[in-house]
Amino acid sequence: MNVHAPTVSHTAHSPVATHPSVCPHDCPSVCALKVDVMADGRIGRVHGSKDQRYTAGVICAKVARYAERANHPDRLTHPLLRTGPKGSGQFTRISWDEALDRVAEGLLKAEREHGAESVWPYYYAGTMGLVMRDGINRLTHVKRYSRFFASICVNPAWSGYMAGAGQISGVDPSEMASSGLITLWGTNAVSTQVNVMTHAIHARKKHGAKIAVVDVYRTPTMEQADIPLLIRPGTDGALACAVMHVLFRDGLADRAYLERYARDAAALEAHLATRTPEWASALCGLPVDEIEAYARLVGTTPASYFRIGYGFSRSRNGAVNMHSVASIPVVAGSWQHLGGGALHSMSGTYGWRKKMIEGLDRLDPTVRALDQSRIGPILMGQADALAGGGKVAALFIQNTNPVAVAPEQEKVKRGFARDDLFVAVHEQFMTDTAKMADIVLPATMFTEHDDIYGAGGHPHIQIGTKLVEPPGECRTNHDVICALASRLGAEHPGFTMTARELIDWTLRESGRGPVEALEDARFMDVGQDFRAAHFLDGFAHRDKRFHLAVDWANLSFPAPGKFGPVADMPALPDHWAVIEEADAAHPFRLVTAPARNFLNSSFTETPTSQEKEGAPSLLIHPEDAAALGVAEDDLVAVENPRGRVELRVRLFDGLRRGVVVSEQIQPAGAHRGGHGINTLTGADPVAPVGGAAFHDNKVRVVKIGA
Ligand SMILES: Nc1nc2c(c(=O)[nH]1)N[C@H]1C(S)=C(S)[C@@H](COP(=O)(O)OP(=O)(O)OC[C@H]3O[C@@H](n4cnc5c(=O)[nH]c(N)nc54)[C@H](O)[C@@H]3O)O[C@H]1N2
Ligand SMILES: Nc1nc2c(c(=O)[nH]1)N[C@H]1C(S)=C(S)[C@@H](COP(=O)(O)OP(=O)(O)OC[C@H]3O[C@@H](n4cnc5c(=O)[nH]c(N)nc54)[C@H](O)[C@@H]3O)O[C@H]1N2
Ligand code: SF4
Ligand SMILES: [Mo]
Repeated sequence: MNVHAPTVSHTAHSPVATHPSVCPHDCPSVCALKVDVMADGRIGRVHGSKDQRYTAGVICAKVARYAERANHPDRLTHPLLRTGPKGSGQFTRISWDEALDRVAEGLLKAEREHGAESVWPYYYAGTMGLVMRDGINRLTHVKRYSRFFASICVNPAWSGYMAGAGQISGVDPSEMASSGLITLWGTNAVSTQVNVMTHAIHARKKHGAKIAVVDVYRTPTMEQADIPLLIRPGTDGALACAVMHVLFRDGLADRAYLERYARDAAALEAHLATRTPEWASALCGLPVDEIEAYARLVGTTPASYFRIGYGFSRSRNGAVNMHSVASIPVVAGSWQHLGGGALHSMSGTYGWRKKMIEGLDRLDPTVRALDQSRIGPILMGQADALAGGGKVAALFIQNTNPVAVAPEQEKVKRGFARDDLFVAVHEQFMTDTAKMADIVLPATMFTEHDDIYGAGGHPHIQIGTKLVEPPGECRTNHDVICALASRLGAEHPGFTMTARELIDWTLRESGRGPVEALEDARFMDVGQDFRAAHFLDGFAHRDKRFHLAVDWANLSFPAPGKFGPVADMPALPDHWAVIEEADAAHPFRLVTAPARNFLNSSFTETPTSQEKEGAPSLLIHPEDAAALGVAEDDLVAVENPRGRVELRVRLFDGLRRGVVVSEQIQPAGAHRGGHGINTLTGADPVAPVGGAAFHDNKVRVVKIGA
């Protein structure tokens, strides 16, 4: 237990102490926290730390009231054995020894009968702590289980950005203090990474920086914008091309910069000749004059900063759209200026050495890797999803809730219901996934274990140490992996180390150690210098140039192959017409955006978040609603070839006609009819390196009644 420099209080009804910590959730902000610990040994209020410059004392409401989640009466506190049919929710309490023996036997049986590759350890980002998130890979590699191809979140975005810049890095968000124009492209930062707004709005107050927001509905972020750019889903490539067309046409492209820093600028200029604002307007729905005005502002504001999000990449043309948008600050030459350039994510700059955490010394690339996003088709035995191997017979799951969050939910559910599939789930709550398990194991939360964190949205390494005892018999991911390893005959030095020792090893090997230094400082600013962050000595490709034309089929990206219609991808920025367009039978385009009070499927269990979000709903334009004869609060069925979901109508005029939005990932059971939102999303891989097109769905909306 780390009790480093707590702030001690002596007042009754107030915390006994306040400790530093880090938000573990999958959010680019990775806030530095101060956590109140109460007299009963549980956590109380959570505050944003003022010490760390990016957090600057601000955190989101859902984490401020984390006590509701950590001290929740429904938290899993004991291992459970399923006693009823799969999914029945009938379980009985068992001891840890029995639970671990049963999990080990489930995995060993699969290995005996179908080979090691029939076991698939499956995880994601419930906690972003390196030890607790990634340690499961050590077990995978040592046991030669099927490897995990993590594609669900970043692949369309990162492949598009990498294709241009060669690396996932960019300009420190603190430079917004010097920006003249801040474009928030495809991120609903008010909901998904509140600190972006702190810095953007500060820049506006301080020196009148303009804020532009590109989204497909009037989000709370767009409500704050000086320049709202409301487009149709999946048309960002068109808008980006028109912006660059204007830059070239009006002499606002920085030709000297392009000459020095980019490849294929002449080809781009020629190609863009036909990508006029009129052409783009017809595709994206934005009036021509709005495109012209925004493009001129980009071209005449040297310190133009693009904070590029993930949302607009969750379409079948997402990688092309990301590359197109990332090309704008290159054509404008924005990168050269303080407060100019772009940030999508800092993830490429940490240089983590994760050999000990992940057992990378034991990774055999010939062992098959299965695509996380395709868990439905995989469990259903679809040959094209099995990477040339046999069926998956056992799943060991930590840190993720695929039955709720993965696309093609009907297939996922049917797969999990297979009688010949063994499933163990290590969780904090009885999620939709845990409900389908044979064995459920109770997991700790971030204030109950030690871990280290990088961040996507700012350049800090931070440490969060154990502050309180976990409730009941909760165990950490690391402890469970190590206990399983010994039962499975898996040997690796990482299984004999404590979490703190793994942290120390990783920090030292990554050139950031030792752990004591980080514990003393709490966080370490690892930002690049100005020249490196702005790529002033060249972009990260071998030729040091930003690639305006992309050879997608040969893009270098860590993935077990290329997926989706890669051969059809346009080399130059463009509108790639591969999205799931509306048709006569499915006249609407559905976007499944994140909810402000949930984080993916997390926080759907807390009463305040439930109350603030309400029943799963559908935002629909009042004129579209009128045409369908539906009114506020009516129940509608939203249908497409993948399935049917029932939602409550919310009339909302901040949408283009023909676009509907459901903000959520609520449990299936929160929907009348029992089908969750991902029933409607597709598991076909996004080109070129997989991922799910969560915001790219054609649907029809059918009135059910009031
Ligand atoms: N409150 C909350 N915070 C979260 C999450 C959450 O679920 N809830 N999720 C976390 C995770 S895992 C991630 S990866 C990040 C993601 O955070 P963001 O980068 O913000 O990305 P998304 O959440 O996918 O979507 C953001 C916005 O993209 C818009 N969008 C959808 N399609 C398009 C399009 O075609 N074009 C444009 N321009 N916009 C489009 C959506 O309407 C939405 O407003 O947020 C994290 N933070
Ligand atoms: N329709 C739709 N679907 C989406 C998205 C969307 O925008 N729309 N977004 C997608 C994106 S970007 C992402 S990243 C995925 C995210 O999908 P997930 O990674 O599944 O995210 P969460 O729903 O937060 O689930 C994390 C789970 O981990 C558990 N957990 C947290 N900490 C720990 C721990 O220390 N140990 C263990 N054992 N468990 C822990 C939590 O209780 C929670 O149930 O969802 C994707 N799904
Ligand atoms: S804004 Fe993101 S990182 Fe910060 S506390 Fe909320 S969820 Fe955590
Ligand atoms: Mo994500």
